[in-house]
Amino acid sequence: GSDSAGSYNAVTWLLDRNVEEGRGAKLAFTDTVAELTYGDLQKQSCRVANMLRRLGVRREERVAMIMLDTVDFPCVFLGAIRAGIVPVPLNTLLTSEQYAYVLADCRARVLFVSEALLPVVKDMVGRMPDLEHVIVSGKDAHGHKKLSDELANESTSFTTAATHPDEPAFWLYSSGSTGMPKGVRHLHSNLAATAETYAKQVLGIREDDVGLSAAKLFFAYGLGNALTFPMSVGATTVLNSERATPGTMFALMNKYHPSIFFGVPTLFAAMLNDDTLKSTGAGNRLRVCTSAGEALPESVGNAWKARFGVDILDGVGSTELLHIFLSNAPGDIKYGSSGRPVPGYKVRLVNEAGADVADGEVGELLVDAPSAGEGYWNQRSKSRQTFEGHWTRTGDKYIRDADGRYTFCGRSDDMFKVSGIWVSPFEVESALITHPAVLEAAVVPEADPEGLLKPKAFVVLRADTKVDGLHEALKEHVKQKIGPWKYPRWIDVVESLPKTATGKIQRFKLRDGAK
Ligand code: 3SK
Repeated sequence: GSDSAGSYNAVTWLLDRNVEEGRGAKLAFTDTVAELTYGDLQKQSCRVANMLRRLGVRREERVAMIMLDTVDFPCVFLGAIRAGIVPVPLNTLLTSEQYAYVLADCRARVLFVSEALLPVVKDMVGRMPDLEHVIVSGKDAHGHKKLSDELANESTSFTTAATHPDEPAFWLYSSGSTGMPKGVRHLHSNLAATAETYAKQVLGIREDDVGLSAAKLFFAYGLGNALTFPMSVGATTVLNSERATPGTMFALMNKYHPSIFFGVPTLFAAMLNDDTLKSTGAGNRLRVCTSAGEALPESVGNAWKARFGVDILDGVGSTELLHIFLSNAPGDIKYGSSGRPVPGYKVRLVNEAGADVADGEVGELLVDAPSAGEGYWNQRSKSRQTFEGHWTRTGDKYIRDADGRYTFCGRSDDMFKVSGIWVSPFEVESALITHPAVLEAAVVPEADPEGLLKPKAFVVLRADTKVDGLHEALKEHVKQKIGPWKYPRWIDVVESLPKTATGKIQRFKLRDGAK
């Protein structure tokens, strides 16, 4: 960012620079149906910018995107930003009611929607007072405007809006663990801030990379992986419009041979357990993988390295800070830990009084980030709680070891005290999943007959495991691993755990009274 009035539009740096530097004919995106070079993308984004102006959308107004990961996504996203209009990409898995809330909250004047997602929004769009146009990406617009038709006669040149580096460029909605999603306003300078730090200095992204991301473009993690980072160096991205399953991932790996795979722990684990495509050479050009969303179990990291010969860089990021701020790095990997601060990001661990804690003590993680959002839209109180001057509160509890590595201990609001001692549900869950019978675990506080809090566990068992005296065996296992007072006093075996779209366990749904 900068305090001067100098103009800076993220699209000039991210896209036009690639064309100016001679990469106009290079493949930027493929979605298995269509391909887009950097030159094509520049032209399409100009068409989108012209179309939005023709439709009367003005600078700073919002346009919502409920779009699958196809080549149309970068055209719309970057076209809007080029015009100084603010795209708001939304999770494609929300309900009609959630979309109604978010569209009303951001007052989108235009909605871009993929044809396959029209059924979810069709009853809601007529009720949105600010929404003037629905533009469909796909073959049939079902009575709305069709994106390809709307762009057909638009000019491929456009005078890019002279935005300020500190001007909002796009919003991302942060789901949080409770309540309705909150719109995080991200600035023009924030995209380059993530690319120049994590992507270049930790991941070491290069022009000859081909990337594949399991996380979709509407997630902050996916946006960096599959748009900002590759475009920052003129690399190529394979987009996947389908659900990220072992089958879709291996099929795309076979076809495009990515050099970077951006995954999440559950998918890495599922891919390792999937036999169907193992012998086909999928992954044979991988040079590095990344993981985020939740801590990567050591067993998964080691098994992946043994199978594919490459490291998984586990890191942690947030929608508020746009991408990863703590990460393991090539040659400096310790599975089970989130690694060290990404160059360019400062971190602190503080206690409840706001004082820095010593190595080995649990504290809340605060980050001073060049890519921080400037606040939540229409949420002053929550903005003040989260964005404190230079520092952003993550709500995550961490421990720093004497080596300077950070290890996750749980969410601030999930921690609880047993006999006066802090218990991290995450630590108990991590102990439980080292038992061979346990696939996944969630731990919450529950009051005993005296009204005192004790850990209670919900576990998903591995298929084909039979353990006599399972409950006692699991309690004993936890006592042995992490200490006698932390073991779960009650254990419920369940089919699945409630999770957010990014794979984080929603413990609040399991707490007493929420069931
Ligand atoms: O889940 C994460 O750790 C993450 C990483 C990058 C960007 C956004 C998020 C939520």
